[in-house]
Amino acid sequence: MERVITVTVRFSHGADDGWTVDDSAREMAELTANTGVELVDNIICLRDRPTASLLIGSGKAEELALICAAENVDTVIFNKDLTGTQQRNLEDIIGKRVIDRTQLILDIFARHAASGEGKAQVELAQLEYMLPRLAGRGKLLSRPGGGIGTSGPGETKLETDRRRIRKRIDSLKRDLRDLNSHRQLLRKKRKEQELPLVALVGYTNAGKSTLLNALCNAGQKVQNALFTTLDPLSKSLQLPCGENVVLTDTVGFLHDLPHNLIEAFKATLEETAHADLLVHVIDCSHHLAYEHASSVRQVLEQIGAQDIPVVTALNKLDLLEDKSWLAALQADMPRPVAISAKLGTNLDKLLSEIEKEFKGRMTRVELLIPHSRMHLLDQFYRHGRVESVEYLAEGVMVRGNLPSVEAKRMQDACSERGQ
Ligand SMILES: Nc1nc2c(ncn2[C@@H]2O[C@H](COP(=O)(O)OP(=O)(O)OP(=O)(O)O)[C@@H](O)[C@H]2O)c(=O)[nH]1
Ligand SMILES: [Mg+2]
Repeated sequence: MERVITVTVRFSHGADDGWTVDDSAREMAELTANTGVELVDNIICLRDRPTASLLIGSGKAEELALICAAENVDTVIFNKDLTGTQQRNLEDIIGKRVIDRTQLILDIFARHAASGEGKAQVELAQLEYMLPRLAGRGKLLSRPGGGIGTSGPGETKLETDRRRIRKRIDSLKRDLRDLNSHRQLLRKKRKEQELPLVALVGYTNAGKSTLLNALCNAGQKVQNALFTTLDPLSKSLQLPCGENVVLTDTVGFLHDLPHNLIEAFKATLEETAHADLLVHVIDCSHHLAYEHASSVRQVLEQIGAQDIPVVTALNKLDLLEDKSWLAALQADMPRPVAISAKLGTNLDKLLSEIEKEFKGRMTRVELLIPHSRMHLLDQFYRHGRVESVEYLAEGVMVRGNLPSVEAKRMQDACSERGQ
């Protein structure tokens, strides 16, 4: 098993948004968990400011070299992003592979990507991360088929690698654009059917997939791990008023989510940006709940979803002991509902809060469906909420609620026959 140590660096210069160094160290441990490595140690390094050549001081780097030799470590993971130069210099001193948090996150994404689109998005993010860091790494990247003799006169190995990577990046972008136009088509279809979209958003591991499963019986994979979900999954959900909405679960957010990743996942995240309502799932038992929420808001801004109405689901209520903490969160978050997705607590309250957003869209109708048009009864059940059905000589009298557009369509269909 690969043995790793994480290095959590904290600079006294620069904002850290309420995170303590221990919080950052814990996050590094959570990120490495479930990646199949053995976490040997977590080294904390406090400094005034970063150094250009090593990020940390050379004394500390040498100390790391000794620890790595003694502990037989294979890889050292830094919690701060490293430049190509810093990474190379650190590897020279420490004598082991050195990666940073972004590479670690990209690795986790690569492990969890299941769909073709997910895989392409991750590969794109990885290559874009790699490209500016190529200098001096030509040897490491060389692959069969691309060696000396295949490139034009005067070209170095590095340039070939660069060119190959750029080509691959272009082709991935093309593939993703195609997939995106398919997604746009689906979105258009949904719009035509007037189905509102409700998107579950939140910090990774907050319980979004658990909530989707609880509300829609979705069978979405749930795990106590970061970034379990990468591919968006949509399920239809009928609200108590009868309105049908589409509920989507998608990739979770993290503070300082690598920029490349957000870029590469733009298409997936766009689903969120097109939602009519966001349900912001927060793990209210986490002591960083506020920090998590503000990271989520930052990502929402980055993808242009900051103006969509939000209902807050304060999840994992069953794990929360301090009720005053809950009261504070309820006072500070928009339209809060405290729930436990796992135990199914207060899901009805959450649904009625969601429903407020769409209630105006439903109309009460009384419809006499002729015998020859019985499929309309089926449609009524599918699109709305039926209150009563009465069998009469001239047809079936249905009373209930329908989305306004649907009501009009059905009334037209019924009266066509009558003329
Ligand atoms: N105790 C408790 N645990 C919960 C609750 N909701 C979710 N969990 C647990 O929290 C962990 C993460 O749940 P997920 O539903 O996978 O979280 P997610 O937000 O989809 O996470 P990612 O897809 O990884 O971003 C799992 O171990 C769940 O069982 C809850 O209400 N109470
Ligand atoms: Mg999930």
